[in-house]
Amino acid sequence: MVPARPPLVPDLYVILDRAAARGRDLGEILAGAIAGGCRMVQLREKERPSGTLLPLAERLRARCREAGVAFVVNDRVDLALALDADGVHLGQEDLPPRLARPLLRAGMILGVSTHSIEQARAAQAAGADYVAVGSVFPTATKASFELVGLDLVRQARAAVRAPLIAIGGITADNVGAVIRAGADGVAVISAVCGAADPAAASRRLLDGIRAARES
Ligand code: TZP
Ligand code: MG
Repeated sequence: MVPARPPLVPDLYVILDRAAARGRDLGEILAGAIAGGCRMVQLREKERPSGTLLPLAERLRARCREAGVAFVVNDRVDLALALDADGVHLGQEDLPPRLARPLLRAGMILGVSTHSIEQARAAQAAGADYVAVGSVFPTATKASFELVGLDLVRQARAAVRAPLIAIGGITADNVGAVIRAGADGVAVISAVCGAADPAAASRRLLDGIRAARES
């Protein structure tokens, strides 16, 4: 039996990534993810400067607010603040959490990507609201991914109290194993942004997560 997850963490965290959407509007993907039951999304844009990204980001932010879905911005603390986002997600090469936290509004979610047990511990110590670990499986989405396997999910579960989000190569077929390894939730890009039917893809992932919790 998998223990109950902490309340902050969503089962399914969909990362909206224009490159993975292959020309489809991210608003369409977001609508599908929400229809499929997703309660937290992240805007991940590695190419466009903030000013160019703003119209899309504002539209996605507004849609999330209407739907009561948490909206998190990847990499950019300034944009997260300007959009009144619910949180920001930072990687190992971004602003360190100890410097980002004082800039955030009270109650904003601070998530941190980690690729080792030391990084996961450090993220928790720096006050991360959730710790992301990955890449759990090989992924075509991030060229420079570090493969950490389910082993790091298990080790991080034992070492870290903060909610644990697994990321990297997660699909409806392997999500059960990820939850059984101790993840509180999963973050996906291609499994939803690259799916023909993002709503159905989100539902399948959520079904897999719930089935694993009940097993
Ligand atoms: N960080 C570690 S793996 C990864 C990120 C952003 C990519 C995840 O994308 P996908 O398509 O869900 O494998
Ligand atoms: Mg980053």
